[in-house]
Amino acid sequence: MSSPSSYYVTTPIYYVNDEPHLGHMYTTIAADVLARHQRMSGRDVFFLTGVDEHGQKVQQAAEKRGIEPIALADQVVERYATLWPELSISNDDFIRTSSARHHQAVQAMWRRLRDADAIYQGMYEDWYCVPCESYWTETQLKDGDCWEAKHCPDCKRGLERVQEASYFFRLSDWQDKLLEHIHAHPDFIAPASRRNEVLRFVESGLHDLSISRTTFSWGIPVPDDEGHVIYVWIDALTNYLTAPGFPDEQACMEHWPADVHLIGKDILRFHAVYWPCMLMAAGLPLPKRIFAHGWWTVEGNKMSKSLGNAVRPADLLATHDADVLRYFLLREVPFGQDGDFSESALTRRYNSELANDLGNLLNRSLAMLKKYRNSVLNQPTTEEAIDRALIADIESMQRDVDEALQQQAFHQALERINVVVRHGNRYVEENAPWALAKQGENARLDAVLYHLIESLRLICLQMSPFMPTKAAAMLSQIMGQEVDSDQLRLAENGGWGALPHGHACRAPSPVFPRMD
Ligand code: ME8
Repeated sequence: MSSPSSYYVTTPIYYVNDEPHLGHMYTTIAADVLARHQRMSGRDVFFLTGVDEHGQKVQQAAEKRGIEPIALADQVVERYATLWPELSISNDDFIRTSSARHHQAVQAMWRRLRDADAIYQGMYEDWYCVPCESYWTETQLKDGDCWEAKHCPDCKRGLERVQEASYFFRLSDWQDKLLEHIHAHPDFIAPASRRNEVLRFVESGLHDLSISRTTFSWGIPVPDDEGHVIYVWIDALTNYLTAPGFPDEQACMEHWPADVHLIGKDILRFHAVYWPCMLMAAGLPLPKRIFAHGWWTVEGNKMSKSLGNAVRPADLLATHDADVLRYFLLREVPFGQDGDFSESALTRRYNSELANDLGNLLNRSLAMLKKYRNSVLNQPTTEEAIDRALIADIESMQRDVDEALQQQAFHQALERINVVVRHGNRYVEENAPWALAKQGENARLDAVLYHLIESLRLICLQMSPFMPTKAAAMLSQIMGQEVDSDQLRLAENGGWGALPHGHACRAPSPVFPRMD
C-alpha cells in the first residue's frame, strides 16, 4: 500500500477522436492545483493524465480521415503535449493506451480477473451507443424513457442492436460488496449528489458486463483468444494502474491506491461502479475517492466542435493569460456544479478580485515600502491587536485552504484567500501608513509595512498552486529575486516572520493590469 506521504491524483484519459477543449482543460487544471498544493505541503506526488486511444469511435474517426488509428492518436497526443505546458500542467506521467506498458498491464488485469473466475464466455445481445461506447439493457432504456425512440439515455443519439460472442465480467457478484463499501466510506464518491446517484444505480441491480468485442480490431486483444478485443472501458480504467507500474505490484503499490480520481459527471458510472468492482474482483485496493465535477457550457451553449473558437485552447490562450483562466475556472463555479464560461463573467471576476483586490494590495504595499523605506523592510518592534488579528487570519487561512483542497472545494479555498486579501486592504486603510509617515511615527510605520509584505508573501504562497506564474511574479517582487513556484515548500516558507530585518523588496510592477 502507498505510504502516507505519497499522493496520487488522476484525470480521465481523454479520447483522441476529439480535439482538446475547455472541458479537458478544466479537469486537468483542477488536478494540477491538487498536485501542486500537495507537493508544496511536502508530499511525494504522482499526477497522471493521458489519452484513451482505442475503440470503435477512434477507429471510425481515423477511417473517415483515411488514416490509421495510431496516426490520428499521434496527432492528438501532440496537441496535448503542447497544450499542457502552456497551462503550467505539472503532470508526472502521461499515459497512452497504445503503449507497450499499458498493453501488458491490461492483459495482466484480464488474466487476473479470469483466474479469479470473474470472467465467463457467453452471447451478447444488446443496445449499443457508438459515441458513448456504452451498452444499454431493455430495462435501462425503459427506465430512461428511451425504449420507444431507441436512443441513448445519456446522449440521446440513436442506438445500434448488437449480437456477438463475448466475454462477460461478473459485475452482479459485487453489488452488495460495493454498496457496503460506499456506505462504509462516506467520502468515496463526491459530491453527495453523485454518491446518491451511484447508490440508486447499484441498488437497482447490477447486470454482468460484456467486456470483449469481435466487431472491431483497434484495441488490446483478449489473452489466448485473439479474435476478441478487450472492451474499451476495461482498457481505459486500467491506465490508473499501468502508470504506477502494474503488473509489477510492488512498484504499483508505491502510489496506488489513488487518493483521488477527478472526472466529469459523464463518466461517473464507469469510475464509481465498474472500476471498483473490477478491482475487488482482482483483489486490489480501491481508490480512496472519486470526485465527479459538473459540466461547462460556453456563453450558454453546449460545447461541441461546431462551437469553434470559444472553447479551443489555442484561441483562449491567445486572448487570456493561462493563470487567469486557471483562476477563473476554479473560482467561478463550486467544483461539482455546472457552470457557464463567458467573457463578461471572466472580466468581472478578474477586475474585482485580481486587479482591484490582490493586485492593488501588492502594488500599494510595495509602492509605500519604496516611498518610505527605499524598498527595505525593518522587523517590527511593536505589535498591536490589529496586527495580531491579521496574522491570525493568515494562519487560519492556511489551514482552511488545506482543508478545502482535501475536499476538492477549490472555490472555497480561493474565497478564503480572498478574505485575507480584503483584510489586507482594510488593514492599509485602518493604519493609514501615509499618515504615520507624515507624523514621523517610524516604529509603527515599520510594523505596518512589515505585516503587509509578510502577509502578501503568505497569500502568494497559497495562491501559487492556482496561479503558478502569476504567484512567482508577485513573489519575485516581494523576495527581491526570481522565485520558482515549483520550488516552494510550506515547511520552509510557510511560517509567519520569515522575512528578515533589512530584507530588500523590488519596486512594484503590476501583475494584474485592469481588463476592459
Ligand atoms: O470520457 N465540462 O474521454 P473524453 C466539463 N476516454 N468537463 C468536461 C466537458 C465539459 N463540457 N467536456 C469534457 C472519456 N470534459 C474517456 C475517459 S477515463 C478512464 C476514460 C472533461 O475525452 C471531463 O473530465 O470524452 C470528462 O469526464 C472528460 O473530459 C471526458 O473526456
